[in-house]
Amino acid sequence: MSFAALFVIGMDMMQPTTPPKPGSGPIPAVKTCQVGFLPNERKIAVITTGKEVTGEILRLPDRKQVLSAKGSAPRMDPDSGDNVSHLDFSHLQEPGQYVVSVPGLGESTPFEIGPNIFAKPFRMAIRSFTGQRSGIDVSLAPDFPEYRFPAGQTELAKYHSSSGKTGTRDVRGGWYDAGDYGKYMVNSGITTGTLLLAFERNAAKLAGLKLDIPETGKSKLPDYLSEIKWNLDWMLKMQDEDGGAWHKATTAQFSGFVMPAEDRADLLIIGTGKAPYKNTTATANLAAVAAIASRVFRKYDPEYADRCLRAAKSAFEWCQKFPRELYQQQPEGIGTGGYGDGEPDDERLWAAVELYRATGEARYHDFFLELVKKWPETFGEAPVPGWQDLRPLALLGYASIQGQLVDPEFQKRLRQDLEKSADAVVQRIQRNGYLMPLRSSDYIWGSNGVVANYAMVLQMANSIIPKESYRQAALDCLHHLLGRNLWGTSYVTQVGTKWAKNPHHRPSGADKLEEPWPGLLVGGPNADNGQKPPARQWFDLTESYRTNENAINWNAPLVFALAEYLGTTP
Ligand code: 9MR
Repeated sequence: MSFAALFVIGMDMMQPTTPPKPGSGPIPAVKTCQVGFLPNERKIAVITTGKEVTGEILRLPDRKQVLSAKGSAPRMDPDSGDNVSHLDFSHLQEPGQYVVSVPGLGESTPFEIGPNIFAKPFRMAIRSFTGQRSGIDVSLAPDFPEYRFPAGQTELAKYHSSSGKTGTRDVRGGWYDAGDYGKYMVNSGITTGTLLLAFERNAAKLAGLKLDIPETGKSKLPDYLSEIKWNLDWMLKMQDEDGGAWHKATTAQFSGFVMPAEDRADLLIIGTGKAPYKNTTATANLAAVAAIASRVFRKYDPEYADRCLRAAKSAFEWCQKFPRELYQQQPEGIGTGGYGDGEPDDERLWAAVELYRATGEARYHDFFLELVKKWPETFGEAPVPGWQDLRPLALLGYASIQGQLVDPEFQKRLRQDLEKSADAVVQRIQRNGYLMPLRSSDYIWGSNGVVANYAMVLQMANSIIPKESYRQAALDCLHHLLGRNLWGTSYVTQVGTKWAKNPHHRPSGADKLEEPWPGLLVGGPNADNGQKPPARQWFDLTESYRTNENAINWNAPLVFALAEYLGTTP
């Protein structure tokens, strides 16, 4: 066993099982979203005291009382173990800075009411991807000039014996997956797809945004798309001549807490270890993402769009030939992230629908309609995608098709099922003490990513079946991530007033800066080890990779959800 493997096991044993001492400080009794609220939405603070309370909303900076509100009767919230009451101050619509004050109990962090409250968090969340860039010098200037590092992974990668090839390959570029420096096709798939779908939905708002990234002012692409292209180019490099894509490009083991350029172990192209060496989940992800990209980039760079479409089609054909090549067992000596998935049909379903939307070709449509019969249900109780389940994105894609031939009966059924499912999510949020969507069993690794995906799905549902309750529920998910949670802490680094301080993020751990890199959504409560109550299983500790790592697939739905409110007017 290598030193690195010992290091990882060692960290797991260090996972605290007793109640945490969050690095983010004592838990306040008055909790609200630390970013704030849109003027015309429901505004609720969560109070944990167990008593009936009356609170005041004070305007800042003069602390003039603008509203007084009575809290709801306290009730137990089982997933957090907290006795919660809700203080509703929705009447307050006047833009400004405020705090909620409950005499004798305390005060919330300050927050804003205004139409553009999410603009800055959006910028930080999308620019966190710039901070994950491999193969290029990184700097978060001008906003955060001290956050920078020299390029990592500047050499060619070596084919690992599991890849079926020998020699080297250029797989420079791309985004590091998370707090580690691996690059994984499967997780790149959902991430890049989500970000592209956000652009497709909000093109008018996103196209003109200046992000101050290396390409700003030098490219014909909108900055947002330049950022995505950085990773998309890497995904294209991971495709072999036969159309299939290798699983990942990582070192053999996770590095220690060093800056990217100091991770000097060989970068390896890793495959399944047996012919055809590439696998179906990685390849179908590429097919789906490149198909979406062919639509999104067409207006700005038709040649690149064509290249993406060719890649998507050849990847799709590869999956037709090899429908069930799985990466389930790591090759010997490889200990980086697994992203093993025993079911590639949901990825293929996603690829089919995105290729159909890109080309209008009947064969993709026919394939989709045939494959989708495999599952008796469509949208269930938890209609959210994850890296191992792309079916919700595939179904949402089909449900949203307009102006292209569809099976009207099936699309109608999908939309009805989506409505039922989204209505149930709304009810769950309303019943939850912290107004969030998770069921007790949903506190998995990356549960904050699940919450962000709920926001995205509710926004998508709102476009297909417009309902104010969906819009509000999506906002409630964001408010939860941004501070209205049991810790009264924003799960997004440097967003709000009091945020997760110690993400399991190598640059944050290895640099000499006091605060973590900005705009990172940490994984959040993870009760997959059976510990209770589930919402309390979050540890703001660098070593808690199970609960406090950042990951691109969690930041992507955060970006998606925040993009929705850019340029919102009151
Ligand atoms: O997000 C992944 C989670 O669903 C898995 O349970 C976990 C263990 O396999 O891995 C998570 O992904 C990690 C990946 O394997 C390596 N980079 C960091 C990712 C986030 O923790």
